[in-house]
Amino acid sequence: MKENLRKRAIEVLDANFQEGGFTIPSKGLYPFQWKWDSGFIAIGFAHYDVEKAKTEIHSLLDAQWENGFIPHIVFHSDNDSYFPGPDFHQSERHPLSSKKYRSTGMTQPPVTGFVLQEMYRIAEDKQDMLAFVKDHIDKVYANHVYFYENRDPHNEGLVYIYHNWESGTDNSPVWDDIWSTMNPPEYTFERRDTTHVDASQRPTKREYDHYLYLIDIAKEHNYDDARIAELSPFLVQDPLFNAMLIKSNEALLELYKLIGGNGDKEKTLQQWQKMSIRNFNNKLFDSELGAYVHYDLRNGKPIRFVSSSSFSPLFANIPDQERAEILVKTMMERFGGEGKYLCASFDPTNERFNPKKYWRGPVWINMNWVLYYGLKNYRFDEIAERVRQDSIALIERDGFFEYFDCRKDTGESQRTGYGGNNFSWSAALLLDLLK
Ligand code: 9WN
Repeated sequence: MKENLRKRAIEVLDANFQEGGFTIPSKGLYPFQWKWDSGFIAIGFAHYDVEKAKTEIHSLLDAQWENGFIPHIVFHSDNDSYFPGPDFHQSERHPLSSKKYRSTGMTQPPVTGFVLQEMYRIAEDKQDMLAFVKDHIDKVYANHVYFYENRDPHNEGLVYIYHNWESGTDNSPVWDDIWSTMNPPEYTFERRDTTHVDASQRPTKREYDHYLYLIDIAKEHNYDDARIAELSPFLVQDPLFNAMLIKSNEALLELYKLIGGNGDKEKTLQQWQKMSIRNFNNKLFDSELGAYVHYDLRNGKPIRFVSSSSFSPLFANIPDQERAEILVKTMMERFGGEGKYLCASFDPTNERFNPKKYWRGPVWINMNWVLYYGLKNYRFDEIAERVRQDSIALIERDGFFEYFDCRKDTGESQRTGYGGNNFSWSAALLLDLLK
């Protein structure tokens, strides 16, 4: 059984690997290279094809801008099956953008640091992988410098995102109240996602108007970070995004120690960690909800909802043990009922929960992977094991989908794996969870 799943996962990944040396998340729906997908995919490759893992990360970092920024999509090819493509994003307006690749002018969660460490952990030939890490780590470090220098206007060690696509959790109900502060124009455009996936599983047309409008504002200011920080109606400190940054800081620190001779960078990383972890705990923990929440930096208030992002700080060793216990209690009470697979992407007890719609409720394998290792960090071994088993069970039930209905008894006659099929990170991270 396990062997068969493993074999199928490898088939999915290999079929999505492209000649240009990168892997698409899902055929048709997502025809380019995405930043955080790329990291999770490299972890999967590291289990059976180390060269592909290295190629994946190398090609992502090859698209880095001169200011250290790494874009959320690298448009390696011309392909009009995705909207919005490079002609809409026009990231070349930024003077320091890549001259080699077209890309978006927004980013995604900074996973690449801890991905390098995972690749090192998994690799059998440690020396060979350490040589690869040595050749690429400074680019990842430069990406973190970019974040601390350009995305942290109050020097809190907490970086902002200016677009919901930067969070990776695109249409989370967490953003709904921000959308209600905006009134974007009605755009005329041809959606491509809904030609690949049932529209009921994707964001609405009106939500897309908001997404496009935020890009237009950034474009109008040539993607200048300071102008965006001043003007974007969407400016959020996201616990998932910041937890990924903190986890990657920790990974870079440990890798630099292994490499040796990088005392200055180690010192800076330690300073960032101290400030980021302190302010993360002070600012983003909601003791009434018993969970970390997002903070709306534009409107100066916390966004008080529990989502799977609320638990991601476990992965980055952010809470102390006592707080970790509170978090896990919240997770089990709200998300962990008997009839449910862990872990829904949004609070199943909230009226905004929707078990079929993208980031408004379904289970995502990348989040489960983050939670599995987070729970292990604090010795919640039984619950971690449940997250691992649930991830495997969902893929066995539905296939290698993009997201999954968390209900064990859905009452549906149709399949309950949703979004793109043969989805790369579901396959990649399953390979890691299976071993
Ligand atoms: C926009 C590629 C990406 C993931 C995101 C997921 C989805 C894109 C879209 O697909 O977002 O970036 O067009 O819906 O939400 O997390 O990286 O798999």
